Amino acid sequence: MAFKNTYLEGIFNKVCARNANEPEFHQAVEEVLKSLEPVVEKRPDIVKAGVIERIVEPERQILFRVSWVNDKGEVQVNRGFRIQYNSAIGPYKGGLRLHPSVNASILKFLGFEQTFKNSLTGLPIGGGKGGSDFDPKGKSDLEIMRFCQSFMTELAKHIGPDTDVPAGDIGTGAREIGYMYGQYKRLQNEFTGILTGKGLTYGGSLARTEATGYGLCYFTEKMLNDNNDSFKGKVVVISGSGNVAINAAVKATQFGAKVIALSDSGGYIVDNNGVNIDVINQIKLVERLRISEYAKRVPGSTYTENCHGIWSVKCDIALPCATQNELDKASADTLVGNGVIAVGEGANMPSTPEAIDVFINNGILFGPAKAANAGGVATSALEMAQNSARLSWTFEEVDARLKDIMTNIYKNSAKAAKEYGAEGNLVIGANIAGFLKVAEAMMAQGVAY
Ligand code: NDP
Ligand code: 2IT
Repeated sequence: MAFKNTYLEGIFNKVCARNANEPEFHQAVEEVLKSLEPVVEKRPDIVKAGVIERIVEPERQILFRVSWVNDKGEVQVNRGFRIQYNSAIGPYKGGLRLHPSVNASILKFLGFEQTFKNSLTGLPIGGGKGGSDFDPKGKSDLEIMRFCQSFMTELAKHIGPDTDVPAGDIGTGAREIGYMYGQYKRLQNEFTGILTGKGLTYGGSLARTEATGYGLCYFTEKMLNDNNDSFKGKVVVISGSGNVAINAAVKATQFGAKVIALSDSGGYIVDNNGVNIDVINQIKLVERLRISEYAKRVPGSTYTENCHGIWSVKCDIALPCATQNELDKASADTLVGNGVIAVGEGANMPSTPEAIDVFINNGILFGPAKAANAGGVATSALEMAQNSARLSWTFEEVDARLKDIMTNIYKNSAKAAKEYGAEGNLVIGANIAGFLKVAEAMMAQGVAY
């Protein structure tokens, strides 16, 4: 769909020209700007204050060399990034991605989306994202440790508990956060909450590991309930088999659904009896093997190469939890043809714009990433609160807060959609609700000149 508003179209064209060759960043910006068309009509004050021109430009982008030595004694060089996207409502907050595909485009799209997601949580956190093109696959523990230490040696100069608080994302889990935290502490001689997703023995929060996947299911359940339905008795397909996917599978199963498929970048498994989470945990978290191993261990299950094929598995609810643009128009058409009723995005920007159009046009309940996967960063903000207070809350307390936060994100996104003339469209609702709080804060804080 073309832009209806020429002012917004002009901003978008400038973003494309100024950030050439950054297709993921353009994609994320285009969706938000199109959602803001009714806002621009109602709010000339936002236009006058140049908020939208400012919000499409990251406040700061840090790019650095990460050199480290592999087990053979060879020097390796990677590129490290931190995009400090927007600090209007709190310190920069967002994950660190370690994946060979990482570049400025991917991290800027993630930092941009993070800004609105973090606003939706209702907690005081700005938007940021970072990472490296380092590939953790096949590396030894010592290589991971040396990389993480070298990465943090530079990053430590730019972060702080009231400045910027990174966390995990693809390729960055508990092990990596531990090595990075240790290096920060060595360098700065201070024990503060500069990372979230920390281990429970050194300042981590209970329920942070589970939070993104659980939060995704709380959001999706609320969206279903609001339409007189629920997870109970439904067949669910989840892409990925990392932190988000596994914990979504656990909660969907607790809600009475049957999860029959999971994937990794190599392919997908189908287990019509419902996937056995203990086996998945053993393969993925303990042995760090490929998902194909599941079919070797669980009789009756199958493995198929090509991860995109997972969307051909017939299901009622689809939860894409792997990576950006993993679900295209053809996959969306297949899901709709197979009778899908709801899609909840656990990954960031997993559906292409054309796929989203298919879901919306067919009346599929659609929970967009920045609303549906906000439970992870929300719980990170709860970890920051516990660190500042030097307290630890119980699992039940954190989980209850997470549930409340996800319910509020759903309600606020649905309400904004209705108020701005797009009832039922949570993409537009989440973008507007997330944007407005950041915009008000930016206007209140003035323009530096
Ligand atoms: P993990 O590293 O734990 O797991 C990532 C999973 O996605 C793996 O199964 C991986 O397979 C698969 N994957 C990664 N890249 C690709 C690719 N190019 N094609 C197909 N599959 C791929 O990461 P998370 O579970 O933490 O993150 C998953 C998604 O959720 C990401 O989009 C992330 O940004 C988002 N997210 C994460 C949050 C968190 O708290 N961790 C919070 C909110 C969103 P393989 O092992 O083969 O690479
Ligand atoms: O995309 C995300 O929201 C995350 N990777 C979690 C960020 C965080 O700071 O917890």
